Amino acid sequence: MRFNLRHHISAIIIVICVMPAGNSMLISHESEIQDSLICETIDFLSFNGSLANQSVHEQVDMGPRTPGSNGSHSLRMYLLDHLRGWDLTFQNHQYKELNITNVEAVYNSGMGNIVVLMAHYDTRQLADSVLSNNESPPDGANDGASGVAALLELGRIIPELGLNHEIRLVFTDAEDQGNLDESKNVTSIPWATGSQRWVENLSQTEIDGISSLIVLDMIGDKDLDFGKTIPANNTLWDITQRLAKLMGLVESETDCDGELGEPVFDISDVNYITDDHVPPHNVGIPVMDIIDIRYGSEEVLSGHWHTENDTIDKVSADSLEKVGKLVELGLRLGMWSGSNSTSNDSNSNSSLSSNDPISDTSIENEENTYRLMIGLFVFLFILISSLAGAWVIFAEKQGEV
Ligand code: 1BN
Ligand code: ZN
Repeated sequence: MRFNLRHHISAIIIVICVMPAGNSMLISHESEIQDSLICETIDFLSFNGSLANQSVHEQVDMGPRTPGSNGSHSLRMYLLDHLRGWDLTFQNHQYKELNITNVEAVYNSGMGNIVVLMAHYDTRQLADSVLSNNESPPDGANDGASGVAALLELGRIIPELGLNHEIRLVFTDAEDQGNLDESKNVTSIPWATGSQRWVENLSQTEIDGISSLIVLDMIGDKDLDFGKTIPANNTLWDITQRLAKLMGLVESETDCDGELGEPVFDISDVNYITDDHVPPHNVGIPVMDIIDIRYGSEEVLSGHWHTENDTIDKVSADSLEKVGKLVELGLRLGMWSGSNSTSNDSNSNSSLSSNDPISDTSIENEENTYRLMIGLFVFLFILISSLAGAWVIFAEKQGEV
């Protein structure tokens, strides 16, 4: 009895002593473990590209979704119908004579950091590219419907992921009404007006709580070709490149199965784009715009872009699924919610921070975790030693030792 109890106390003390050593080993192998974890997680991804592609068809069937139109109203009712279980708000604004309505859907409200996924649902009033033969409003299958379709499919699966932080799906109006010729009986307002209004409605507490904001725009092209868009948060692009590589979406890089990837993401190709990510970037939110600006052409912002050829046949379920799964992968691994403490890109026009201290920050976090563990260990050691000592003294007094 005496012998067993002493051994029991010693065993507890030994276990407590080796705890920090075990954890430091884990920390030192962090990058290896994360690659294998990423690869394991890829097998569980559930984003369904066919469902997303079906949504593209349904949106295009509503007709043009220009601000204030019947199609725009139908689209909002469609969102309401497809996002049951989410808290939806409709935020109305006016710019010149255009009625603008942003739609925000929230899940896990008030829980931890906020990850925002954003897509514009409006389509352009005119197919006014120089390559267009017909200036009537484009269908916006890729430029409008593709991003919305991906967000809706993510909206379907997110409740099943058991995430421990808030997610907002923001469907912006009036992204695509810039630089229009008003002599053609249309109203021209700045690019990304809906996103600008959405940002103006945020409190500073909300801004500070957003760890990342990802814009999905023109992600359905059969022939996907993403570069890095700026302004942006470097860390978000680095994470994207890493996930894309392991998913087989980076040319000449090996994926989880050791196979060479296809040329979908190449972040060495950098372009400045005026899209919905710019207003949130300007208030210091870490942003990234995933947009394929080579739509039906090798040239930037050419091909089917803003033409009557932006139609459903140019969009594929496979492309939607690649992007949707990449975003889902980042969500499942907590990669989008852990990037709050990073700063914005030095290539940006932001007056805010201009370097990228992710490595400093992660080292700092690692050090803090380690200090906390050592503190806990010392506390438990003192507590258990005192209890053991007290027990020995008590037992001696009772004449049992
Ligand atoms: C994205 C889709 N954009 C318009 N349709 C934003 C944009 C604006 C991209 C101007 C390039 C130039
Ligand atoms: Zn457009």
